[in-house]
Amino acid sequence: MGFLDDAQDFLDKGVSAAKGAVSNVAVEQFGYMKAFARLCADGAQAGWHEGNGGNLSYRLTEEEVANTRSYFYTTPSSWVTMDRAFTNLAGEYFAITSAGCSMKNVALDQKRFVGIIELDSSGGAWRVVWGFKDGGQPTSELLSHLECHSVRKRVTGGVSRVVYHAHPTSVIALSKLTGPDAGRLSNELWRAMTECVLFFPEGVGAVPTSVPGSDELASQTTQAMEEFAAVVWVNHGLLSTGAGFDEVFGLESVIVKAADIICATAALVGAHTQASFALTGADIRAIAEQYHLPLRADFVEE
Ligand code: 2HA
Ligand code: ZN
Repeated sequence: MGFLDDAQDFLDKGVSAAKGAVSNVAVEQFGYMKAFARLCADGAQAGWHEGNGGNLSYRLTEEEVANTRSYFYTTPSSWVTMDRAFTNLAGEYFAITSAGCSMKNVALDQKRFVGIIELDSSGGAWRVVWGFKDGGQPTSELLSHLECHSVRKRVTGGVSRVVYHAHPTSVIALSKLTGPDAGRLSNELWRAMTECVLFFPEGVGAVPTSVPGSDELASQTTQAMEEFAAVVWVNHGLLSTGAGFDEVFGLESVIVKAADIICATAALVGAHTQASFALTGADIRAIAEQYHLPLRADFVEE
């Protein structure tokens, strides 16, 4: 290679490195990406993400897609076909954590641990348009995330955009007592502290023990998401959905705190909801009436 070739090569590399540096900074500085990374860090800080546990996805708004588009790869990955089509998500873009990543590391290198995927015009295939550098892939729970996005987008009239999955100890412990019984689980949580019925008058769903990342887990989650914004995976963890990152982290936190209280009360009195001053069915109805909440009345036990 001659001097001029060397110089051109140097220049090309420099220009593309500079472009890369600018685009890295830019996408990571977008509000939705900062909020995404912050939720991952907050969940890790809370102790909900041992090892590579948990994952997060976000459905971008049209405006965010338009603002991010100039940073997309000029050559996206090839399309990956799924065994089902999410027709109401066709053409949508999702930021999503990578398979095997540790949530505590997401904020340190978003272009590696987060990717933006695009769904094709049928909603049946996806490809990577940004991130997942070094060959990363979306989380093993991609199907569950897309199922949740699809259902929650429909039942909330397009408002729901965030799906967050974590492994909080007390919620997993509680699921061992309640099993996949949404009514029993909801009662346990409502009775733990007054905030619960305010945050989730509709209750919390529960899905039986299933293989992580399986189609079975995804399809059972879909059914539960028809009714509930948050769903417990028995012996596994918790999924919360909602419009924004703070709302979803808040919902997750309230459920975890209630489960913590149940565990702490059980340690104190040896019988969690039988504690002398646990909230009663009447207490829960009174809160719902006072705030005109759509309480799932058939779940309330006396
Ligand atoms: O991403 O939490 O459910 C790892 C998991 C699988
Ligand atoms: Zn998990």
